Amino acid sequence: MMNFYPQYPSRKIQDLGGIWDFCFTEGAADPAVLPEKIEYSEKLSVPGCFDVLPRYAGKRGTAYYRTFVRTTPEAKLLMKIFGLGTWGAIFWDKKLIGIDAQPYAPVEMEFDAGGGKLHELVVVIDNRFDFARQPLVRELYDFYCYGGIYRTIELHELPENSLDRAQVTTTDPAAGKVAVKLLVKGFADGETIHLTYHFDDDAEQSLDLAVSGGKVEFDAQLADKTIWSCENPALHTLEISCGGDTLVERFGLRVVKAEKGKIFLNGKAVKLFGFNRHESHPEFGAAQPLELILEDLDTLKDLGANFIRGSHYPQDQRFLDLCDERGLLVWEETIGWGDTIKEQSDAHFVALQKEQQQLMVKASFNHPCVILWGFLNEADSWVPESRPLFEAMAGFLRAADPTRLVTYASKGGAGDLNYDLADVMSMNCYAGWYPFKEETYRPLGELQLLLDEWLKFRRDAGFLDKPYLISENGAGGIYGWRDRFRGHWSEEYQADYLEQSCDVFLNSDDFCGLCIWVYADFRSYSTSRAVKRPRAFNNKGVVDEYRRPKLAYDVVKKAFHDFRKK
Ligand code: ADA
Repeated sequence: MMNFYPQYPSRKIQDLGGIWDFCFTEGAADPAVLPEKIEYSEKLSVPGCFDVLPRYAGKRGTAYYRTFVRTTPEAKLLMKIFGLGTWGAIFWDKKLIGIDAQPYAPVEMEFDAGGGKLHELVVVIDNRFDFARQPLVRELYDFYCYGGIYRTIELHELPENSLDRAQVTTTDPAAGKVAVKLLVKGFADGETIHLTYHFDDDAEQSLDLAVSGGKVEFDAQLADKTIWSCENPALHTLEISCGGDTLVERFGLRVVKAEKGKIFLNGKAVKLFGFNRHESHPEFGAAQPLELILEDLDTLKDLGANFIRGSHYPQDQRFLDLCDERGLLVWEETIGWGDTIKEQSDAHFVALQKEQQQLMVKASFNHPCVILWGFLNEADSWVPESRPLFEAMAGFLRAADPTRLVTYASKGGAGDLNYDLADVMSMNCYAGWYPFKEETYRPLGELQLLLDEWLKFRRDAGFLDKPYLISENGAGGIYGWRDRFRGHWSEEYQADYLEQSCDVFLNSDDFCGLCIWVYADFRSYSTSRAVKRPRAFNNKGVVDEYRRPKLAYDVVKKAFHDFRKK
């Protein structure tokens, strides 16, 4: 199950994770029809990525995953695919029921079970780079785009009328007041529905409300007004029942604001001590076992982090649930990596980006840990042609969820043209690693030079009120490579670099935080770009891909803990 609490306690739900039949073929799949004959000669785990296995390492083509499912005959079904990659077609009893072109994002499909009790489910995965079919991933992305079913698949039998999700917004935390937007399915517009609800162990209330545009809205108040904070991550539940369906949502009472150059959580300025994190592991690819998520979060807490940027795609809901429980703040974003104006003006790319935002917001709305919504990591934002997409994406997020802050990680520096659209100005900074001034011999002191330039820009452009976050900063260090010269790629250079970064960014009131690139090493390019990525890995982790700490670990840990005590 994807949630740590029963979200639909009255429904018949099957978690389809397990051992499935498997077949891999080179080439592309027909998106509309299954081949007549598929040789399922293997069994593979779902969730799982086939291209981490030695026999399929690095292969790109079409994979067929098959399982058999029992349902009530003629049941109305809802399939929740919590994340796959990089493109999928889903067949139920050989009939196409949907295409999932949303890597990492939770996608839902509704269909009828049809007659009989036993059904064949085939998930076709295409992990080729094919811009026409899947423009959301490209070969030059600096993270390996794995093929597989990354997260589990749930199958729900739906009642005639059902409760989809309820979005809970804190309106007055001190009074425990919230606004609830309940999304419903199967009810006619204008129809009055009778529902009962209660928070936590509070007494049940009932309401009669008219459905409008697939939803009903109401204001409510909790008896227990404990607010959610990093120090005390108190969570509440809302249970709603209507007709034959019950929905449970977990949420926190908290308010996030950006003012006078700072981020405020419940009225208190908060400085972000953060790490970027990829969902990646050499043995599991993008399909993370729960143990790994847990271990990573414990390690991040040990490092003194209070903030994680989920780079560069919508996050696993189990990860967000755990961040809710541990009081860790999160930046969640839609997929992207250095997308140029060519991609930004492609209609298919744009449509999928917009759809992914909707899926992300719908799935993650109630996580108190998520304080920032992001999009289009390092897309060309320094050319005027980038404006329409940046405007549309920031505009959507602000309208869909005015309770969080909107941002994007820019590599445009002082040349970025879209910062006015963001609540938080986020810059990726690699001075002292990638040469900033070619003629200097990679001095660690480069950092300050660049920042002086950026801070001047921020003042001159009139952005002093926007919180200023360093969304990425880091240096490569290869695990075990020790060097008394403290040269590039040594653990020593990385440790020196991050010590200086912490000093510069955390000591200054100009920045609302530092988000180090990156928590753990991860597999990267499979093209000639890998000459900048020894081992074809991004080696900027403070732990390696197996989570073994490098020298930088203790340096950052000390800096984060010391600064947090101040
Ligand atoms: C960029 C990018 C990251 C990573 C990083 C690096 O800032 O956003 O995904 O590629 O550079 O390691 O160079």
